[in-house]
Amino acid sequence: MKRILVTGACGQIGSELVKYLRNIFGAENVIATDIKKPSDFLKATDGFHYLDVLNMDELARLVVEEDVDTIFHMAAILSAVGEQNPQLAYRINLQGLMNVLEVARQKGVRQVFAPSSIAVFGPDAPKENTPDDTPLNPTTMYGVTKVAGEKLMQYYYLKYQLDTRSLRFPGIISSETAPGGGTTDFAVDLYVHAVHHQSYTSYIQADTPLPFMYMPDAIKAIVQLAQADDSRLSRRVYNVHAMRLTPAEIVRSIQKYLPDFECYYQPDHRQQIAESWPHSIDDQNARRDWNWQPDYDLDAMTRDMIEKLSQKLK
Ligand code: AKB
Repeated sequence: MKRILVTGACGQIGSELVKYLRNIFGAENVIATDIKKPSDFLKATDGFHYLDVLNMDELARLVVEEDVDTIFHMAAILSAVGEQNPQLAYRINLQGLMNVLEVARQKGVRQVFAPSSIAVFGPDAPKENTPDDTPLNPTTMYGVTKVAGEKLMQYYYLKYQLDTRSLRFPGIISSETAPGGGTTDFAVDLYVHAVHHQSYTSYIQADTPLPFMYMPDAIKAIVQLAQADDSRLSRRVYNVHAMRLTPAEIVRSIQKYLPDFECYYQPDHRQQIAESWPHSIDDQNARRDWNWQPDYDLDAMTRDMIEKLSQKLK
């Protein structure tokens, strides 16, 4: 990795990935792109470019002009917004990925990382310890685009030897940039409300289990997989897991530090999406092939989230 381009750099994962990569590879070697207005941090650097991933010519121009050899393609529409506008989710998630892969092939980019999701699994997949290889019958457009995206990445690897790599992420909990339009966003909302001393009404039922991961572990997983020796990889797409959590368990963990925090439950249409997904994921292939292991459990994450969000509030 010498010259890196990140799409979706203003998003929940993209914004933290850019910071992390710039620390390792130097700010001048990490080009951040998005259609959103950049944060003050990104605005203050030269390396931000407005880029719509649906504009293939612009993408190709940037890759050539900046001599890019690695792309982290983070731009995406998440599950809840995807159900409100499935056609938009299809265009951004699939046409966007196709544009990235095709530009990478044409312009000699060496590696493309793009995240997948637990949303590739549908109601017929095993709920506990869902393995990498199992039926993929998602019931959301987001999930459909992620399954097709995984296959597209594998196709480019097999047909054109483009080094494509992907992770099936669970819900990501983070303190820096708010997630946008996902079913698992409630987990971040719980912490934000608690730190503001406000109660929260969860749109997911108290006892619905879902797989989660804390952002530092998510960034670690991306960079670890991207840097893993190709000869050690037995597949292009890996499950990664950290914690199986219900909303009530997160609330109880928050209450250890903020005992006055209260949560009410009023499930909406997102409950059905959550119920179609697994509770926990089997990530033994990632652990074996490139030594994946998360650092954070629920209480360690809660302590760090409350500390970071409290600092921001000050
Ligand atoms: C979502 O809720 O849509 C995402 C995901 C699990 O991929 N956070």
